[in-house]
Amino acid sequence: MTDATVLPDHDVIIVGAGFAGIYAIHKLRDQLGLDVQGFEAASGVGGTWYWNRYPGARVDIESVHYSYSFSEELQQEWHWTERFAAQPEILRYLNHVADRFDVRRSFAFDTRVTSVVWDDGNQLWVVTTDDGTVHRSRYFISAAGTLSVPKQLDFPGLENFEGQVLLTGNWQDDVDLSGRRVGVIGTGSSGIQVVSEVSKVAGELVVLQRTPNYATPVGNAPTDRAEEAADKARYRELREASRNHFVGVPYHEAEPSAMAVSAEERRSVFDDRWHRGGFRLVFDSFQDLLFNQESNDAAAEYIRERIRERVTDPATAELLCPKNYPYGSKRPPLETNYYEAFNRDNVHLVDVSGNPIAEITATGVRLADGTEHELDTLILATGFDAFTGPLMAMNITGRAGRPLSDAWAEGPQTFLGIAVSGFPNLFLITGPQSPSVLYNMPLAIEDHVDFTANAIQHMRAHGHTVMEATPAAQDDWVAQTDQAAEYTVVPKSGSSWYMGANVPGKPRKVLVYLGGAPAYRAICAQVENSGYAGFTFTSGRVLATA
Ligand code: NA7
Repeated sequence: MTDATVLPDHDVIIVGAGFAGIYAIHKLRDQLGLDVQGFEAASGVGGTWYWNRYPGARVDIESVHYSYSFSEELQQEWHWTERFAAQPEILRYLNHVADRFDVRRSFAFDTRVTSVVWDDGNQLWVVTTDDGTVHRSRYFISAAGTLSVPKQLDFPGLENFEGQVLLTGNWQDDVDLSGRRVGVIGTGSSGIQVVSEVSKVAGELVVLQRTPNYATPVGNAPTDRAEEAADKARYRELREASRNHFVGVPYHEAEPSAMAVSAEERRSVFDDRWHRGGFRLVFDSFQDLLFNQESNDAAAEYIRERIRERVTDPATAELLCPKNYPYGSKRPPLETNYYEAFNRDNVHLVDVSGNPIAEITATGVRLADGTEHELDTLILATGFDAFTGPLMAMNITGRAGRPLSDAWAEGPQTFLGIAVSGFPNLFLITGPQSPSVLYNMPLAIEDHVDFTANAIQHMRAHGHTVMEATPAAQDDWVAQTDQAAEYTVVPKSGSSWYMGANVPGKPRKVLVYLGGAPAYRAICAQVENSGYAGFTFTSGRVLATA
């Protein structure tokens, strides 16, 4: 029992207006009847799809699956024009959803949360926004995303560049790059998508590559109306199949092991998945690609053979072939004519692995060996401070004044990727150590929002005011997450953001639960069904909002 003197202004504060925040507002406000306040730094909804407006930005999971499932009417009425929608269409969809469920009125836009502090005496969160206003809520939900804080730019001299600098992860305007001398740093998913498009218009395009990637064809095409109708007729079944698949897509053709079949059969399965696109090659060919090095080697060699076929100049092809890390240990990018871009006369591949970027000068990029590349525009596709970056940016402080940055100094510690011991009534939507980025995001988000809503309902039904993960449950979950990763090839990558390894100084720790969505969902269901084993509850006065 507490002598609470300060009442919360709201039941719930939610940060972020992407897929997660939009659904969280709808669920908690309209279905649970809570007083909900959202904050969003951008001027509109969209999250990732608001900021990443670079040419070529496109989803890697078929849009019919990479979309909300919570409303049958919504999923029936929305029409995707392409199999894999491009960013503008996804942003239109999220705006449509925001209007349809009237969520905009619950958000303050252009408002950044600058600090989030637990007030133990009053059992509430004290949230400060960048206009200096203080807001109080019983529950705090981070829907701030996993890839929403760009990695800090550490190129010496960047401020001296007299040309244009564009960041893929914060690309706001339509930029005309026709005829310009453009440099791209980064060949992850974003760099690969941007190179494919910019190569068509730039006068010269210099691609500064540190690590080549295992990119495979996305297989995009205009939506086939008959296929769409057939999918919509069995949407419920498709969603269930998605939720029961390792990565949340209704694939069902993976064979047990690439090593259990003949070389010819293996080749024919790889060919089939390569041509059909999406994540089929990595997740729907053989079940052991991420778990068995030999199988992984076979897939990696298959991809290198395809790259060599597609790139005319053998030396360029060799540079584009990844060799030093397993396929899938870094997030596998999907592409459309990426490799063909290097057959164009205006595109130049520059290897900066052994000859790193030394400096950005007033006129371009200078490498360690003194070579200079003169540029009008520099595009940085250098990635994100994944998972923990967005949480750290909010300056969250838990019980006894302990900052999250201190609690997570050795890497994130969570229970289920949703809750953190010492940080009561805090819910992370697709937080670190959940499957999230390895589970079709909109579905992963819905699952987490539903878990959160159920937990809040449980608390209210039982007169609890505080819910907190126990240290033991958290330690056990961290150990389970680490162990799940050890069964896979993921820890073998040198610079994967799955491991926090892309950001200098960040603790090297697996950030994603690799046991697969079905196992993870079963664990969450068990926690719910047991009356929230692994959590403690405190019952105080149930307070109305002020
Ligand atoms: P990624 O996948 O983290 O890729 C970042 C790229 O930038 C990668 O090729 C890096 O090379 C390169 N990079 C980063 N810093 C440097 C420096 N200092 N010098 C040279 N090259 C550098 O980010 P993306 O935005 O492409 O994709 C993120 C996710 O968004 C993606 O996985 C999807 O889930 C959506 P490195 O590999 O570190 O050698």
